Amino acid sequence: IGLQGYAQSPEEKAIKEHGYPEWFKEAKLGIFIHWGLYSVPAYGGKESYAEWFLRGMQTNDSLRNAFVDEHYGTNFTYKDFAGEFKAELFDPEEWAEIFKEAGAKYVVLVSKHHDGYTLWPSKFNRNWNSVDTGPKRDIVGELTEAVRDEDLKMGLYYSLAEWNHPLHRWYTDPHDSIGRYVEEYMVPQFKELVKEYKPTLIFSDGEWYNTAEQWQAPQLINWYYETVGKDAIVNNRWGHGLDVGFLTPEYSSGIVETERPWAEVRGIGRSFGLNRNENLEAYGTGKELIERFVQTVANGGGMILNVGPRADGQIPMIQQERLKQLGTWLDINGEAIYGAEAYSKTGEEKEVSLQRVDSVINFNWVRNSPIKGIREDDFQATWEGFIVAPKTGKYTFEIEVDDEAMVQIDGKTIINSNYTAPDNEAE
Ligand code: FUL
Repeated sequence: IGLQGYAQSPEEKAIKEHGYPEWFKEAKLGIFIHWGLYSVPAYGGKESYAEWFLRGMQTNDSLRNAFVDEHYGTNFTYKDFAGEFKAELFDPEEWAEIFKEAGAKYVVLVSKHHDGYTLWPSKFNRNWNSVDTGPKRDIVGELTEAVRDEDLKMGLYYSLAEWNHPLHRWYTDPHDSIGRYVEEYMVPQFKELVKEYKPTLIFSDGEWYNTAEQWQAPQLINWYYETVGKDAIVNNRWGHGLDVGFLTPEYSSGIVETERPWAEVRGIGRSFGLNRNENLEAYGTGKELIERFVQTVANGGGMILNVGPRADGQIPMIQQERLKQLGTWLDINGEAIYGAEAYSKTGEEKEVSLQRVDSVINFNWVRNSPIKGIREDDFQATWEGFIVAPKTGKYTFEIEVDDEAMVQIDGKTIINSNYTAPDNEAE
């Protein structure tokens, strides 16, 4: 923590002292929700973020513009999507139940994305929020209540920047001229949001080109912590020069970090806002999702997995199915996930003795637990074929061995299609 080149301010000191609440380190799984006007067209390139629709229109992106011209008419503007954002099937209790059953411990709803449209009746956003226009509902409020009723923590994503605000238009006004935007609009709006809903987690975003000082971030974070209390946590996107908050790798290929809390951020497919232009392949399988999640936890982090509901409020069935698969798996294996420490390989501490009877291997395993509390009769034989055993003990597991199969522990072959256990290893 520290503003580079500056002495640490009292706010920064206070932020540092606040630290990171235990609940977040233990939670491992959160659910992100990107839902807004962009969910109406729900459209982007195959690999692009559908929630960036307005930005596509601003830059005359041919794909999006052609789509609007063809299906909504040439005079149609982004604002007109508000009339089609009806949320008629939105059932916050049902959503909260789905998230709970997925095994998530917290939810992060996008309260305002870069298009500036708020899902709560912000008095700083008259006619550009979900109560004055569109669904006519306080989505932040309704979902916050339902999520808390399920005993999950409620978090809110908030974009500091907006592409099209009259006090600062992102791509045409100079980056340094955000003073009035921050002072007269962003700071009061952020405070309104926090005071009203007391989110336990803030996921800030859109800090982009500016410094944390310009965003008044140290003061804001500190004020937020004081307002919400010891459970409050923020992420790390607050502008240059301020290194605080849990880390948020996005669609990363996998990081390893055991000191600072972090959460891998990604969609079930390749977009956050629903992209109806995606192929089934973009979604991957439930198995792939579970493996990625386990790998993330083993590497010391967690995951904020995104759903992109349809404009009518239904969470697409394939996304529901993936959540259900994760939840079913966590029902059995959750003991090994929640509160887990990062995996550490301690090869020296391990003794393996083997007995091969067809496809059954008995072995003794001595090691530190990489993921604590896996039931003794329940293993993760994972993607690389390494076996996560919870604690010292004797285990039996089954491996299906086909012609190609080979199983190694720390580089030592313990089973392959032609393998005969040496006498000194077999019992
Ligand atoms: C990014 C945003 O630009 C994406 O649209 C999305 O909200 C993601 C979680 O953060 O920076």
